[in-house]
Amino acid sequence: MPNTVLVTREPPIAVVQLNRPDVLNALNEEVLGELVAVLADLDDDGEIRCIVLTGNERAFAAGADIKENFVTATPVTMLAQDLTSRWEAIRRVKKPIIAAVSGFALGGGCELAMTCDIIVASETAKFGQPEINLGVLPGAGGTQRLTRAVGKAVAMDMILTGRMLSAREALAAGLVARVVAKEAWLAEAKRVAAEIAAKGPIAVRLAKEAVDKAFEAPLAVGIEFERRAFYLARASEDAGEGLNAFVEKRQPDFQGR
Ligand code: CO8
Repeated sequence: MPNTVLVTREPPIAVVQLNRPDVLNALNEEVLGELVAVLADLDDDGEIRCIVLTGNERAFAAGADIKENFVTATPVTMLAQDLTSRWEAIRRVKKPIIAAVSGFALGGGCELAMTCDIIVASETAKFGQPEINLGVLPGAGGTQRLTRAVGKAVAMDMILTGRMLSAREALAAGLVARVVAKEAWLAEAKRVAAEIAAKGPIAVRLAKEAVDKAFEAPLAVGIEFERRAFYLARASEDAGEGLNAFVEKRQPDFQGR
């Protein structure tokens, strides 16, 4: 049983909650290891179609665990921890992950939220890459993902000054998809997850991969990927069901085939 991560299965969705409230869900080796394992299990779980990743009201995650990870870290211990492969494992989850953010999403916490597919934020959320205040810089994709999400001007401002964005600023900058009242952050994320879970899983998976390609490949390569993904989705039973349901004026029942 994981210790630092709580999992609630509510098929077709699952909620994964970071659970180190005393340290604002700071990310140590244990929580990252358990998170990767739990996400891999849910990715293989045939009843789950969409995952919500959250923290608590006060913090999504306040970054890497400064006291545990960084104070005594050397390049050799950091190499041995192999954090990059953990982050890669999260990025490779095939099912959509919605980050439900209330309170702080800082440093590695902001990077974790950005590794998810959609960020739903409480109006209390605060996003930042404050590593510069510690004499370091983002080390889990922040300089790249934040810049792609919000553009150079805002990314430079956040990363060089360490200033936090409010939820509204993050929405305007394109970092988050939705901002909701503080009581509703988790409910709204679950509602969005349920909405996605009702779509055809094959189309959802391919669409997620295709959007990610826009961050990783030149335009022509991304367009080519999209074209093939489109043909593949069209060949699925779910596409037949979706098209027939439209013609027959009924709700489709997608089976993931
Ligand atoms: N690591 C360890 N402990 C933390 C962290 C953290 N990142 N953040 C907060 N805590 C602890 C505090 O030490 C405190 O513990 P204690 O009660 O024992 O003193 C407890 O959580 C509550 O925090 P505060 O009392 O500080 O709460 P405040 O409301 O006064 O302040 C802040 C909240 C502003 C969020 C403040 O805690 C803060 O600045 N935290 C650090 C934020 C930060 O710098 N994050 C970046 C870390 S570096 C990083 O993420 C690099 C990522 C690179 C790779 C990722 C690998 C995982």
